Amino acid sequence: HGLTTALPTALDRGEFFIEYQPLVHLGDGSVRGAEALVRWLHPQHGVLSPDRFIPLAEHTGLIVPLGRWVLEQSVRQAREWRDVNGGDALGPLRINVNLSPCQLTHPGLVQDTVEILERTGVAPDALCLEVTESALIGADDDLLKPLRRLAEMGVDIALDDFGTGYSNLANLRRLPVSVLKLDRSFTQSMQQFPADPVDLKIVEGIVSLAHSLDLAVTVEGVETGAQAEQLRILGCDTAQGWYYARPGPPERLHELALVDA
Ligand code: G
Ligand code: G
Ligand code: MN
Ligand code: NA
Repeated sequence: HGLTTALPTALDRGEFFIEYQPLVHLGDGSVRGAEALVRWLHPQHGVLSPDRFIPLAEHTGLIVPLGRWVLEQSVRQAREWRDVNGGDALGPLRINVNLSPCQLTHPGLVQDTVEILERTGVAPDALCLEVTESALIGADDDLLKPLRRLAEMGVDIALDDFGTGYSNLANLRRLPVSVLKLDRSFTQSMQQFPADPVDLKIVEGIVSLAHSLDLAVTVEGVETGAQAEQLRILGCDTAQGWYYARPGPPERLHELALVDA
């Protein structure tokens, strides 16, 4: 349909833009960074969410140049936040960028990432690449090699939507990940206070396993203060969700981070 024909040239026409959603430290409520979320401002259909076009971009191969563009823009943005904030006065704001499975198998990933970090002067440890759990299920060593290289450089790798796939928990040891992003469905089950005792046990178990493997836990989809409090008590490290802020323009993150400093 119409999106399929318009997509290949949308990048050249400058129709993509990025919104940023803050990542908040559950212990003290400070803004620690943001996740970059791409949108397409389509001339006829208006703003389209990634669910509408990422699968198409993956199918057509556009995801490689689009993903590289998102990475470069986001890392530049992280650099700008740092400069506006007067160096690291507020602590460096970290940037999370989603990688699609096609980008993992693309041979340019490591070099593109290194070049972008060098061009922008952003430290590797200010960048976190999010890969879904399902993309790494059954991953062989060839698929993990580029992620391992990036992790050795200091780039954080997060396992996105964790808990929705079938990952064998023992398999975690083999993956070069340093962050688990707990899927929204866990947060949603904490809607009531007190939450379902079985869900509490599951999250408690995941957090304890994660911490014993030296992984940080980020929770997604936090919509209420009660959820945030429950997840903090359970030992989760970082949170993201509408309770703190919806995805928005980059200036907003700067305001949020400053207000809270
Ligand atoms: O906030 P939102 O509705 O925009 O995000 C929907 C989904 O799109 C999320 O699962 C997110 O991981 C994915 N997504 C957002 N931006 C990107 C991107 O730049 N690359 C890839 N591969 N996925 C993205
Ligand atoms: O990469 P990922 O699938 O995790 O992308 C995050 C997705 O979750 C985006 O679509 C984003 O808009 C959405 N999202 C972010 N915060 C919330 C929230 O608090 N509640 C709900 N329902 N969705 C959220
Ligand atoms: Mn994500
Ligand atoms: Na996610």
